[in-house]
Amino acid sequence: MALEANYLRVRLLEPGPTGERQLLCTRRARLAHGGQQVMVGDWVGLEGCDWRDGRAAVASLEPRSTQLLRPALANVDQVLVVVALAQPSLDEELLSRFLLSAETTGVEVIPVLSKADLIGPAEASHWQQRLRGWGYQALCISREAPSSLEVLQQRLAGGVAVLCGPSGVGKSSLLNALVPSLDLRTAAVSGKLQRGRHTTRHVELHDLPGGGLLADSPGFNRPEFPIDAQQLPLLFPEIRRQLEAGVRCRFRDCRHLQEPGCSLDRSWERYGIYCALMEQASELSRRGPAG
Ligand SMILES: Nc1nc2c(ncn2[C@@H]2O[C@H](COP(=O)(O)OP(=O)(O)OP(=O)(O)O)[C@@H](O)[C@H]2O)c(=O)[nH]1
Ligand SMILES: [Mg+2]
Ligand SMILES: [Zn+2]
Repeated sequence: MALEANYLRVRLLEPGPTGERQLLCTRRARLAHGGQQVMVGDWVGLEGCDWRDGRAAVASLEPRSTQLLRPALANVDQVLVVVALAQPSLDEELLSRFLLSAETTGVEVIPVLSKADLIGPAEASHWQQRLRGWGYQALCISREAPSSLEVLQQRLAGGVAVLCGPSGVGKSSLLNALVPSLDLRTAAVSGKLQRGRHTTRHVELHDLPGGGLLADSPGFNRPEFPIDAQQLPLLFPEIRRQLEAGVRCRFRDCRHLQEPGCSLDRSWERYGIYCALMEQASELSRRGPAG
């Protein structure tokens, strides 16, 4: 659930004999010797449980289904990409970069458009419509409208999810609204640049009342992702959808730019963004890894 200085806070699969749900654990030395680092989200085996003091030791580590590095989290099922509809205003290129970066994890990506109370409903549904064209079922939420959080709760029930997105878009506020007992620090968006203040600093999984676990993460303002020509097409739902529907190009390593025999439909909004990134990727691979 959380890493705290020298301790790991571990949630139990089943409550202990006196109803404990969590134990404060140290790491067994042989874990460290095996070069294994425990991450938040890991399934671990415990030994030496001291139920009276609520202590135990982590003795083993299960293999991970996924591993995110920023934030460092294991076994995530869903990545929520949170961007504000206003304050700071929605920048489509930044949103696209966050989505592409989230897609590199290989898990379900859900765009969440926050602060819907600051704009009109027509503008909010315009963005939802637009994102549908990108291949996403985006959710519009607002702290002021609790019903907007219910749909999100339902989509998170049962899994492990993480909030990502720029600073100041309301990630911590969202988690506070979902988990009333929490009181995470939030901060007003500052000054002319409309940047957040990077209020959130550590990673922790929180239990959601409707089921599921959700982690906050510190916002950052320019997500990086490896631009690899092989992987890039698969980061676009617009392309994935076509390949899954059986569209095949003449060349198996088709970059879907100007190749003869490319069968891809190019009439989608982000095709220009795709081409620019693919040109960059091709340029990088021509220059080789040494740059
Ligand atoms: N109007 C409005 N403001 C909101 C909403 N949610 C959050 N805010 C405000 O947005 C500001 C930033 O919120 P945070 O929750 O700290 O943002 P964050 O994404 O966690 O920021 P970092 O931790 O820096 O990444 C705060 O002033 C919040 O009060 C909302 O639904 N509507
Ligand atoms: Mg925060
Ligand atoms: Zn093609």
